[in-house]
Amino acid sequence: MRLLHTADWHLGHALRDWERTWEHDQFLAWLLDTLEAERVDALLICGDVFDTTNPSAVAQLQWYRFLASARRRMPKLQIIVIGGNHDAAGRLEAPNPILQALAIEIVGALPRSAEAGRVRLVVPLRREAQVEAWAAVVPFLRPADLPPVQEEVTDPLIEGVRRVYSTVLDEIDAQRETHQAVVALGHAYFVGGTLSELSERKILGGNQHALPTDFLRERVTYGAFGHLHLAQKIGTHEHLRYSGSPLPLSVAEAGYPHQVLRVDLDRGGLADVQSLPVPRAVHILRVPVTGALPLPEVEEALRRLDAPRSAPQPTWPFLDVAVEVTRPEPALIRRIEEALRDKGVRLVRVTRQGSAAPRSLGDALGATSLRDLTPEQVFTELHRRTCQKPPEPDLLAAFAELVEQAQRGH
Ligand SMILES: [Mn+2]
Repeated sequence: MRLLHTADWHLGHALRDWERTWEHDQFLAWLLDTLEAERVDALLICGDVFDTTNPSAVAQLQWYRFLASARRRMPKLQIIVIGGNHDAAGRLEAPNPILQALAIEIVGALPRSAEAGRVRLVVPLRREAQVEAWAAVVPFLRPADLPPVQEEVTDPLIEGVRRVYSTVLDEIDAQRETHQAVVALGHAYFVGGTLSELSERKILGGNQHALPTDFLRERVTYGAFGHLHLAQKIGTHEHLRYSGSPLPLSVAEAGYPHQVLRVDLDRGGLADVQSLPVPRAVHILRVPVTGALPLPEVEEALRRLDAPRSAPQPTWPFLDVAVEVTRPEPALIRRIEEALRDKGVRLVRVTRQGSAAPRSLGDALGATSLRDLTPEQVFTELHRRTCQKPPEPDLLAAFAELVEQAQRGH
């Protein structure tokens, strides 16, 4: 049977103030065509459907329109969705009475009762009415959702997550036949190591830890995960994957091939995993292509850009500019905007490099006030300053979780 694994759509996302609805539309149209052309049996959407817990009406319309089109075009396609840390679990699940009638499964958060968990988190996957696999549909787990752990353990939170997966996988083992595969879904930050290795490698203090995979890697045929935005295997495990986000969620991802994963299961085993590149609907331009140039040369390059303003605005490329500064340039942003006056481009970032690079993070990122910056941008810029490179994706993901918890008041 064939699965399509995707995650981290972040519907409603904006790059600086530029909203991305048109790009998401392009992706969703491509995805519908791909699901049909590739004859996919089950679509797995592994969390962060929406960018915020309070998605706009436009983003919600886009989501329901996609689900309805998928159902209309592919009556037999199974659709399974879990909540991510960006999603409001209750909001994602609220339309379930209607969606269940359309055979669409959405699990926003861990169900309150163990019985409900057994029913809702264990889903048979069918091809031509035959059960070929079982899915452990585990959503993003918040510390408050986890079962209490009474015993002395190194880490009660990791132990709680382990128990959730173990209970669901035990339930699957009790029901499945040997030729049926096991697929685990999750929205979490995993490391390749085991718990004992991990206890020395906690990512951050407090309750934010990278999870080990020891409790599921031997038990699943394929692990479909969301949360990290760049597609990757977990450690060296071919069968435990992050699909990554289908759209660039920052200009730093300009050179990265966004993708979804096509997964083939055969007689209870993993036959093939292929990445299907998502066509880039909007280009990200960098001026200059690498490094930085003095302002007059940057202005000249911007004036030479072939980007007609007559094109529809949602198709305008995003622009990332780097200027070499040897003395303070208070009018820098204004001069760049002036050079772009006749251009159909959307300025996202201006970086100043060189001896007179400003001390203020807002200046460095081209923001007019701190309000224009996300905590991730501030963190990334600080990391760049202190370590001379941007943070690794896993560190950034851990930081994003901390921010999310702080915003929720945990
Ligand atoms: Mn995400």
